[in-house]
Amino acid sequence: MSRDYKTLADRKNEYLAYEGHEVITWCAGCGNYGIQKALERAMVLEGVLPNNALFCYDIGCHGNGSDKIGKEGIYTIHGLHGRVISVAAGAAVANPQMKVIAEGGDGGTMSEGINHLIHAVRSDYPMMFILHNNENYGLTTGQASACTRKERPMNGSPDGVASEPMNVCDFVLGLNPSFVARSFSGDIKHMTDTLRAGLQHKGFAFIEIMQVCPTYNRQTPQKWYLERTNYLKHTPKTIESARKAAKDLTNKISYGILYQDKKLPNYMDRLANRNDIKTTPRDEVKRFNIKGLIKKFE
Ligand SMILES: Cc1ncc(C[n+]2csc(CCOP(=O)(O)OP(=O)(O)O)c2C)c(N)n1
Repeated sequence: MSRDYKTLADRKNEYLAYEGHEVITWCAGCGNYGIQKALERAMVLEGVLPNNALFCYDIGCHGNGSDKIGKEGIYTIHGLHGRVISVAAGAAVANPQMKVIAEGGDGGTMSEGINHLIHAVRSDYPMMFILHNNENYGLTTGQASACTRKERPMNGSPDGVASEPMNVCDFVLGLNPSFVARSFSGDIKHMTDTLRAGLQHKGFAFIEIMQVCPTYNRQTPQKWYLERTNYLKHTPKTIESARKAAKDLTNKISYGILYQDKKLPNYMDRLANRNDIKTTPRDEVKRFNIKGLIKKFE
C-alpha cells in the first residue's frame, strides 16, 4: 500500500471505481449512505486498489451495500446472517495480500454470530470489521437487538425489552483486542479517518459505527447523537481507561480509537509452524487427483 497522496481528487479514477451504479434502496436519511461513502474514501486514501480488496457483507440493511459498492472488478461476498466474520477471516488468512473488510449489523453480529466476533478478536485475524450499530434488526423491520435501549418500543416488543443493551466496545475491550474504535454515521470525515486507521492495522480492527436509523429508531436521531458527541483527543493507553471512555452511551458518547496495541502479533505471526514460510496459504493450494480415493468407496 502506498500513502503518498492526501486528497481524493488526486485519485479520482480509483475513487470512481469504488462508487457503485446500482439503485440505492436504503431509507432516506439512513446512516448506511455515509458509512459506505466513508469506506470508499478510506480505501482510496489508503491506496488500496479495488482488485486488492475483498468486501464481505452480512445479511441486513447494511448488507445491501454488497451490490452498491464499486462497478466491475470489485470482489464482494454477501454471506449468511451472522456468519460474515468467519467467511472473511478465512479469506484474510488464505490470502494476506488482499485487504479484507467485513461488515455486519448489531443484530447478526451481537446475537446470531457473536461467537465469531469473540474468536476473531481473540485470534486477531488480519482484517477490518465494521459494526453497523443502528440498535435494531433493520432489514426485518425493526425488532429489538442486543443493542436496543431498554425503554424503546420495537416491532415485536411494543412495551420495550427486558434486558439492558450491550455496550459493544466495552464488550470487545474485555477480549484483549488489538484495535477498537467507535465512530458516528453522521460524520463522514471522522469515519474516514477511523476506517483508514483500521485499514493500516495489521490485526483484527474492530470499528463500531453508531448508525442513525430514521425508520425504526426514532428515539435517537442524528440530532440526538450530535448533542452527545465526545471526540477523543488521544487514544487511551490502557484497556481499563479505554473501557472507561467506552462506557457512556447516553450522555457523552466517545468517538475515536479507543484502544490500539500495534505490537500484538496477529494470527499469522503467531503460527510458529509458518515462521519460515514465505508463501501464502493461497499459493500453496495444489491440485490433487482424488479419483483413487473415490474408487476406494465405490
Ligand atoms: C440465521 C438467520 N436468522 C434470521 C434471518 C432473518 N434476517 C435477515 S436480515 C435480519 C435482520 C438484520 O439485522 P442486523 O443484523 O441488525 O442488520 P441491519 O438490517 O440492521 O443492517 C434477520 C433477522 C436470517 N436471514 N438468517
